[in-house]
Amino acid sequence: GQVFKLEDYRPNDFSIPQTGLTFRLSPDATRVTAVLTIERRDGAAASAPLVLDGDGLVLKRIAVDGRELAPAEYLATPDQLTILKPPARFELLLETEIAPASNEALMGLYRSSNVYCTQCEAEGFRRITYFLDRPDILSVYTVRIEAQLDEAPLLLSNGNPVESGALAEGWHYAVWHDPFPKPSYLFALVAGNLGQVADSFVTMSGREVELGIYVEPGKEGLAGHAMDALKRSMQWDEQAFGREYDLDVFNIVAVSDFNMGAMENKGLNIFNDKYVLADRETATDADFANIEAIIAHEYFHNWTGNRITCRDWFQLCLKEGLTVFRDHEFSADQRSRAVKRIAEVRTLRAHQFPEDQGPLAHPVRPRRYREINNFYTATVYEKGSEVVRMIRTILGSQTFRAGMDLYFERHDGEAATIEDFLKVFEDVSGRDLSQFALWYHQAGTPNLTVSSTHNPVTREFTLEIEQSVPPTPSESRKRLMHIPLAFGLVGAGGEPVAYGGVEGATVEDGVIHIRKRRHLVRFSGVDERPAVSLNRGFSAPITLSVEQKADDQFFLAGHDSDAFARWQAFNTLLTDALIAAFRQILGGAKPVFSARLTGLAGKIAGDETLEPAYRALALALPGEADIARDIGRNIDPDAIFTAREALVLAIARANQDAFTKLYGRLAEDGPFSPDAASAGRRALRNILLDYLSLLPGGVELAARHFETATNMTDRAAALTVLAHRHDGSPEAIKALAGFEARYGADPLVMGKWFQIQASVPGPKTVETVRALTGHAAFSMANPNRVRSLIGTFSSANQTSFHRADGEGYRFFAQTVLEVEKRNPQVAARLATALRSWRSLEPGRQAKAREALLAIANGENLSADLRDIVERTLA
Ligand code: HT7
Ligand code: ZN
Repeated sequence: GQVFKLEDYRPNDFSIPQTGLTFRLSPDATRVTAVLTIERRDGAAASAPLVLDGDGLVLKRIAVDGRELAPAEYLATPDQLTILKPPARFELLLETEIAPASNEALMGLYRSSNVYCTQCEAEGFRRITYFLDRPDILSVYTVRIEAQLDEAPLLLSNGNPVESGALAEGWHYAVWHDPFPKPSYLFALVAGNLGQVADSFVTMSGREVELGIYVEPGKEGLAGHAMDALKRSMQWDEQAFGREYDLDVFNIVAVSDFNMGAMENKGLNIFNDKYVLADRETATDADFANIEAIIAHEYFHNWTGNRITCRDWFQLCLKEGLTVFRDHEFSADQRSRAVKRIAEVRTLRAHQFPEDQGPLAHPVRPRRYREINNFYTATVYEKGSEVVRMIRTILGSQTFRAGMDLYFERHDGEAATIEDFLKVFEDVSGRDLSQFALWYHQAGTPNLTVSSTHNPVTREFTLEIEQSVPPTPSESRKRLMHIPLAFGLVGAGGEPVAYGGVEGATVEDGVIHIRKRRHLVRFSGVDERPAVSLNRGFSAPITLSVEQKADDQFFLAGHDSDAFARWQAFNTLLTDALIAAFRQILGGAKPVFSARLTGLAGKIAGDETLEPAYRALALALPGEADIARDIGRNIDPDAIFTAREALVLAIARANQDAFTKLYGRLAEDGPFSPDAASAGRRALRNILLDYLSLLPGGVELAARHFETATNMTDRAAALTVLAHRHDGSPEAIKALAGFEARYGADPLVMGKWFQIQASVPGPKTVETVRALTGHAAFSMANPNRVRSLIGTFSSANQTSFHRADGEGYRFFAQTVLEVEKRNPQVAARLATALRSWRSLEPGRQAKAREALLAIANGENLSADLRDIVERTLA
């Protein structure tokens, strides 16, 4: 396949200032008429042909300035349209015919439960009409939609409504105009029969905006949380970034077939219904939090993505990393900042670190790609957000905000680059960010090795810090990074230790600026050896190798004033214990855990000065994949599982009484609320249930928890405990059947039922999952169901997916190829589950490689899937 390279970027010879589109909708033969105003750019050669992108198109008509073109004047293939001698300025009319009902790739115009909808990012617009389908072509769109009134009473597109009315023979139409020039990837259309939830928002300058959320008829009652989140997002962007909404209407549509979470089309966001619909009966607290975060994320794109877009797809992180940073900040302000930060870091480590440490590693701003759809990654999104956070750490909040203000002022209406973004911060701060810019350009997770010495005679405390960046594919030699390392010196009573001066590195506001390979950072005037708290707040997305005594780690886990670092200290203790247990198991020994560690778990659980949500996060042991990542090589997932289960049991036994009492005290007493504090109490109670379920009476306790649950969070948590810890017990069988009977008709909730079963540990889950692909509620064509069953199995079931006989991989390869026939994008994403195959022990490694080869040898492999498997195998 073709490789696209950043250095090859050239502006196109033409621009398209105006785009008119008319859709005459029909499931199998939709007529699309495009009327494009096209201008040759100043400086472009007069002989330059116009080459438009297409993807599987059938051209029915073509005219220039009202004159039909003769066949010798153009070349049309399904994937390209060339006009050989275009005038300098002209109107191009194109008619194409497309079949939304048979579009299972869910890119371009397709049907989801009889609703017409579109997905154009990144390159879906070219499946609708021929166009310069690239983000630096900004055009003003006017869209006319025609449909049969009974089939599609609702007709939506971007911008503001202009007119609507009846047509002959039961048809009707609507016209929409979007005054803001936009790239084609932000185009959207929705037509169908949907229920509406209406509200309004008055902006900071007093303009009233009509808000609409559209859902499957009958589900209007499930959109309240999303609407509330939308209004809070609009208000927050005004207050935190001074950004006001700019159209008269803002619409959100929920559809049930969607490749990703949601899409920020101008004025018409389209959502996966999983991220809109919620009530206590059907959604967990995690669902409520996700909905709030994704509604905010898409709304925030209106400024970071839409008003200022990307020059090319290499700049994807310009909108995505920045918008993730903005949604993280929003959630931190709405909920608990410390808890949010810990959850973010867990996600980053679970998804981005393995990406950065494996064959699919790429810089936050990649320099080449074969298939752009495969670059909507944790690196671009999550690490991209961490890079923005580091800019704020280095500049301070006020200067960062001044930089953002300048960014909006300088680049509004433009298609910008990462260089433009960095330049505004250099300009407002007077700092040189050229070394820092490596965070965008260089792949890999930097590591800092840290050791300390204290000299009581000279009263000097020294940190020796050394940086390294491991090699990644096609980048064997790495340059030195600028790493902002937030730190604290902690005295015996938990208080910050004062020091006189510092030498050996720039230290500002509690941050050491690491720029060289090795720093000896000397703090003078330090009487007693302090404990060192490092990477506070996770100031940089790095790994740390710290020579630190267990005493210090225990001390910090109990006393660090930085909530993140305190959580980290306990988590490090748990990880170290789990890795030691893993080694004991491989050596044939029974793992043992210190009473000090299991006792600390009990202490944290019962510490009423800490928020329940924080305590729940602390008690959630590192996952099997986290442990595998930290071990790094020669992974035996069965031994990791055994080690982890042994620690859960040891903590449960050591704290039985305290956990039982606390569990009882946390029982729900008031009316249900999805707010963060109530969710935190449920999280703590549910993790206690997980521990207690391993002790005598545990299965009865879990069954009672399930039976008496008054909300989905508790019900799903109890079902997970029963299915995972008491697999095959009468209680588990009954609960699974009860859940299915109750929610069988609700596809989103059945997704949870699939997920819970797909993650049951142990070899036989391969068979369960295979059987569930035949369940009435499962569909290979629906991305949410595929992700719930196959995605969960392959990414969250270490013992079954990595079954020693390779059966998990074989089933997986077969299924990926089956999904790919309909939806290459979803298949390619699924296939990334094998990206860490080289860290497995040799037997599993060989079997995983066979599965990858089986995928690679699939017939007519799509560009999406080929790109992933070939890079994974390279
Ligand atoms: N910007 C959106 C990305 C997206 C997407 C990309 C490829 C194929 C389908 C897609 N659906 C949504 C989502 C976002 O980051 O906000
Ligand atoms: Zn986004």
